[in-house]
Amino acid sequence: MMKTPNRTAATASAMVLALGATGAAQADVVNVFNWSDYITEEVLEQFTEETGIRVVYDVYDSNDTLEARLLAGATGFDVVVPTADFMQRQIAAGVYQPLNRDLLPNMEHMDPGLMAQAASFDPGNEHGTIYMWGTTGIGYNIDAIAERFGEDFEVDTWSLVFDPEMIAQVADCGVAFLDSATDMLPAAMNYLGLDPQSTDPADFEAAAELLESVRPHVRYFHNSQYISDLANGEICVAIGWSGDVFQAADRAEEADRGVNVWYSIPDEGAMQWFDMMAIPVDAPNTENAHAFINFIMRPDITAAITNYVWYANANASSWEMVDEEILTDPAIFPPQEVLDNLFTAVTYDGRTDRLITRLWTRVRTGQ
Ligand code: N2P
Repeated sequence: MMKTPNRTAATASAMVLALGATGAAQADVVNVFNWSDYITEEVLEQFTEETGIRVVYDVYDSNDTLEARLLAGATGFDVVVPTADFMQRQIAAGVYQPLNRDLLPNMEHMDPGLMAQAASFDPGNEHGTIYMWGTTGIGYNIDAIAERFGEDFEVDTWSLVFDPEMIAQVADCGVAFLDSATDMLPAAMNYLGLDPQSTDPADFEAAAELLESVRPHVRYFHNSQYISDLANGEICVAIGWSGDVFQAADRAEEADRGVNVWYSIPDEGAMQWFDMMAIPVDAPNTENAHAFINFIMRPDITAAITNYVWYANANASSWEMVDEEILTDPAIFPPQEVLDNLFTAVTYDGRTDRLITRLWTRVRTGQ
């Protein structure tokens, strides 16, 4: 699985330095705020070559960060990439403008089934189109797991991270959890046999208690650090996002130092999420925003991104250009029986959001 070298060139600072200062309202600029480790720089360069529009690109690694910026207003961003459940309540808060479909002819390439799933958060897909989608599962160091549980052990259960006795056996080689209440609490509820879409405070409390019971074995909570740590053997288990774990596997293979990483969607099921491209209502360059989104939806461009970041996309016309090994990997483009086992997020109202924020602080800090 050798991919393009020099992945680190795609980090925020490198791109911002290369591409200029943020927030400019000029005819030849588009200001993009996206997740870290989520694009190949070549795509941005190609966009500029073809359109003359310079890309000012900055990154975040949590929906909470993006949301805080959006709700504060006047972000200067033209394109942002919220996860669909967050986008739903941001739409309600008036943060986004409707997309102008006349400027998005490449919308025709999007898979109707996946777009319909996204439409449950944004009726008619009025404000967003799917950038990439994925799952929240378990990344692991193949050899460290085999050493501790035997060669035949399969990482197919959340027990590895949610059963105190099992996680205790990998604590020495390093376990990382996402610092994301909206990923972690539903995962814990699902493991407990509760409805992962529940908003019942008692269910959140049960999930928090489960997470607290394993927290002593967790080295850190973070949304992006685990990629390099899995890749260089600093940690051996991470609850993480599909493509990010595969990028870790890819980097590990490139480094060729005997670290082998893989990703599992456990049998109990996992969250399937959709990251959406959307345009803030006060975007300084609305036309360029549409040009950028339309460019990303070009099948060859979407395929190039998936081939680099190992996330599934919703662009049906791109799939014939996606590397065979990615397209046929059941943990990236899952077959129907795995899809049937996935659940989606629900959009939390303000009250639920405050509750989970409080519980999450308790889980992370122990108070
Ligand atoms: C990209 C992570 C995006 C997944 N590195 C979470 N929506």
